[in-house]
Amino acid sequence: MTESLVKSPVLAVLEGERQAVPPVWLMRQAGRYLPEYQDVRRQAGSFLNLCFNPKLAAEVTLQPIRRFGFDAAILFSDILVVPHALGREVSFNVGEGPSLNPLTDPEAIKSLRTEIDQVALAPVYETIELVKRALPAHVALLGFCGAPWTVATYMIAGHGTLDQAPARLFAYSHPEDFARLLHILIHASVDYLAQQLQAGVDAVQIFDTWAGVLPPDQFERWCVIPTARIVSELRNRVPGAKVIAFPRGANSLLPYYVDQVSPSAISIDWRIDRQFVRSQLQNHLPVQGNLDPLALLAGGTALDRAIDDVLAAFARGPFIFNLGHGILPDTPIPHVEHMLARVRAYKGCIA
Ligand code: 1CP
Repeated sequence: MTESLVKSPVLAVLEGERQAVPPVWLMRQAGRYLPEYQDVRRQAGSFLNLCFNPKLAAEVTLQPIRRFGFDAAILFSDILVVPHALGREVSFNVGEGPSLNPLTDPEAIKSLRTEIDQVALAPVYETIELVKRALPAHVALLGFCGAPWTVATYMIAGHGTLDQAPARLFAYSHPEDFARLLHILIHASVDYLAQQLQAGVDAVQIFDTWAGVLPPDQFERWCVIPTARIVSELRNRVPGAKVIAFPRGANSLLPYYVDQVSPSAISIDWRIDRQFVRSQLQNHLPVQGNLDPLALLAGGTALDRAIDDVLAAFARGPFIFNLGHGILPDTPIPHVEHMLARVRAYKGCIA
């Protein structure tokens, strides 16, 4: 069999096939908990320099694959390269997170670029080509973008907030201007994801990190409808495109979200009731998740129990083992190694 005929277990799951041992990758698997990442990060200078340097970005994408042998690599970039490519100022200060020029004036939305600058994003596509060539055939390469709502929360506030109050307030006070912003982000996301797929990613994930802060009607308007449009337009552009959706905190609204968005798989956070997901969703849709990142940080028997609970709930169906949100920077590397060994020793016999 030639290399290209080797089927990736992650892609098999995204096509609905259960794997005897669930494939594993971790959100934010490239990053600050890895000393080799810290080295490259220092070498790159700014975070955006790292995102837009194909050789270095490819290197940090591959680091967790080399060290741990995960079943998927996720492109090293950030959801905020999209506002950058729409002409907003974006910077990342060490230890402080992202900083953007806040969009406080609704009039400013009228003068935003309506198309992403694909030249500015060309290094991202080049990174994908480099990673794809270096990756073993059984390891899937994932691209991603932020969902419009989550990206907008950073564009409005200018930084991360605890409750996304600036964007929520803006959406209540200026719903038409906010809708215009999301409209721009929907099209930007389709263009960006289509180009990532053309460059060689096998599937994409849409991160809606802040989906859980909205009341149901706003969740429908700002999360469900925009993400559904991205998925359907992307599939018009790239037939059969595989999309993992991560509406963090959607909770009881998850079945409705899945019904409207039609993702290839649903990525769930650690707070949701697993039996609910198993009975309502996994009977017709692959699931990804949902170890509590703090259990991975804690280690010991708490970690073992948490891993076993995830496997017991989901490993009998189409399933990708992951965290319920990104790995925390202080997570000890031996805990990650232990987790992988325990998942891979799964024999389908955990009660
Ligand atoms: O100094 C540093 O090295 C910056 C830390 C860092 C890293 C490693 C940031 C800043 N972004 C990233 C990479 C990143 N971001 C990836 C790379 C691939 C991988 O997973 O290994 C991905 C997929 C993201 C996605 C991302 N960025 C999200 C969605 C997923 C999530 O974790 O919720 C969000 C919300 C962001 C914004 C962002 N970028 C960086 C930080 C610290 C944040 C969060 C800011 C906040 O709200 O406080």
